[in-house]
Amino acid sequence: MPTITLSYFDFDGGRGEDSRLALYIAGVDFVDDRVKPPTWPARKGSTPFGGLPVLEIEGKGKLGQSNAVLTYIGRAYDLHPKDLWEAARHEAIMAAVEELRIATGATTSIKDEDAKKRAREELASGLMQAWGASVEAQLGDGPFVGGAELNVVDLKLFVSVRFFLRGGADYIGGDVFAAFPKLTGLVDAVAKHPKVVAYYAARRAAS
Ligand SMILES: N[C@@H](CCC(=O)N[C@@H](CS)C(=O)NCC(=O)O)C(=O)O
Repeated sequence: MPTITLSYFDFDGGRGEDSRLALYIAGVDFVDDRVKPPTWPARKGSTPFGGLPVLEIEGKGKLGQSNAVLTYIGRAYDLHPKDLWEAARHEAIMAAVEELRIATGATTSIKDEDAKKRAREELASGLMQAWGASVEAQLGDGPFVGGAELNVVDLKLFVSVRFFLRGGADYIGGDVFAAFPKLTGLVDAVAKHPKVVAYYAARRAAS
């Protein structure tokens, strides 16, 4: 079997956690390469696009860009729809998550605290409500995007939305997505998925 390595920073969020979860759920034996910030500058240039996550498969090479990595894992291990239209619908939601990350991430570098507060409050009442409504409209009877089956898109939504529900961004309340019960229900359903529960229990035991 070729060695499979997933490189990402060592915290349970961000753009790489969903891929780690997907590999764990699929039962893949992979090298969980948790990059320590001080070592990052020296490694940055060796990544395909200067960022993490990176999936490296022995004999193939390095794959960058979180959505490509996650979709590849989903396709390889049956955690992404085979139907082309349904797959594209999931990929559209994954792209929307990246748009949300970029919009909210842009406020992180605002130095002036009052300006940051204003920008984040504006996001919470504006763009994030529009984003939540768009995603909510994509969700059917649930609990997951594709119905009863968990797919990689659910893991991406879980990791990204959980960050805000936990109050991860100052000035954005943990109730920011309260108007979207299907979306928050999906996050809850992923958190309660037996393999996700097992993953975090194993992480806690290892730390
Ligand atoms: N579009 C890329 C963005 C990658 C990205 O910016 N990753 C962040 C971590 S979430 C990173 O590597 N930051 C460090 C850096 O850019 O030097 C993706 O989706 O993978």
